[in-house]
Amino acid sequence: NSRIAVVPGSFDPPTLGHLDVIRRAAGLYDELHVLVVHNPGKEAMLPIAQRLTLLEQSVAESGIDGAEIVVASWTMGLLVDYATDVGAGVLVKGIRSQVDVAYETPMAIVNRHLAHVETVFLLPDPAHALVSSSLVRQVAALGGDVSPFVPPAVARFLDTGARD
Ligand code: COD
Repeated sequence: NSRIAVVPGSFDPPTLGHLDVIRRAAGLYDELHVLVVHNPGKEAMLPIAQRLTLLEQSVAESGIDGAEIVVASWTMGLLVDYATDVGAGVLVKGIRSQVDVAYETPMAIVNRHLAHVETVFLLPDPAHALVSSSLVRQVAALGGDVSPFVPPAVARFLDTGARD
């Protein structure tokens, strides 16, 4: 009976904070589905296909082990429908602050009601706790160096201006 979890996010772009959550979750589950989900509340910088490529490269380069890792995207409906389809009973989310708790709590309760899917919250490494995709988007838009905040694959992509 393998333990399967989904690690959902916008990943626009993937950051070292995301990688930290993925690495921690890989120590707890046998199979992880790192899932790029469109968040209608946020204006996107990168198309979903580009986020998928960057996540795949970042996970491969980071040498995370412990779990089989699947990178996928989901734009067609409820997140818990994907979880149920792949046999995952758990969503893993990272909690940086009370703002994250306030945002995630109602979703976790709704998801449990909808599909009996539990949400597990992991606390980040303090070294990465202040990193967010929105911060990285701002620094990149203003021409700053994002390499302290993102995996090497993402830094290379943003540096070469390939997004323009
Ligand atoms: N340290 C630790 N964790 C972090 C860090 C960090 N530095 N940065 C980000 N994280 C965590 C976030 O807390 C989150 O858990 C995850 O990583 C992804 O973060 P983002 O910013 O890429 O993604 P979000 O916050 O935009 O989440 C998008 C989701 C689509 C996952 C979310 O909106 C969601 O769960 N939607 C549910 C859609 C649905 O089915 N709705 C109906 C029922 S609620």
